[in-house]
Amino acid sequence: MSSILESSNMKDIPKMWLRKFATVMLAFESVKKDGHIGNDCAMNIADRIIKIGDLKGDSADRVITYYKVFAESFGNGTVWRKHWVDHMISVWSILKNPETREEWIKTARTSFGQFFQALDFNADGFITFDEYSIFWKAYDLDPQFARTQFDYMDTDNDEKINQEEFVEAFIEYVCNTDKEDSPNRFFGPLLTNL
Ligand SMILES: [Ca+2]
Ligand SMILES: [Ca+2]
Repeated sequence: MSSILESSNMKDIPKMWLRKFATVMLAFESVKKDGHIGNDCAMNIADRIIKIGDLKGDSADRVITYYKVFAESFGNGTVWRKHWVDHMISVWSILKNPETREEWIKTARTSFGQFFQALDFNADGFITFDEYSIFWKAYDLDPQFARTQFDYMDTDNDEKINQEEFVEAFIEYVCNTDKEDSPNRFFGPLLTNL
């Protein structure tokens, strides 16, 4: 790992952004904890959401379908065969270039929209805090930060998250490479003490 970290590809990655990316990746392997992230991790999260939320019927089917499509389509499945550090370096090089960054954001808007729809378990167009808590628990994130993140995303303060709020918060989380101290925690406790 140290030889990769010393490489020129890694040296220009801001530590804060590296930590954010690692937080997302490690959230996906919340159960196995073996350092490898594969499509089995995605399906494991789907199962956990269904179990924790006691989902049945259409809402359970939507979760399975979303994670299945996500697992199969993520870099055409190639992402899972890479070490997550290599995946991180690829994403960083996409975000560094303004043209590829815009393209990435366009695609991300669609995929994060689908993510929102999978987590809106009763399909009423909003994620409530109860729905959000199921997502948070399924990824085994620190419960003390769930409300902070929910409130951060709820930019119109109506106590629920709409699709635009969800998608924009996610894009900001991944694409904000400047701010040294962002309150956007998305996949866990960040970023005050580096
Ligand atoms: Ca809902
Ligand atoms: Ca809202």
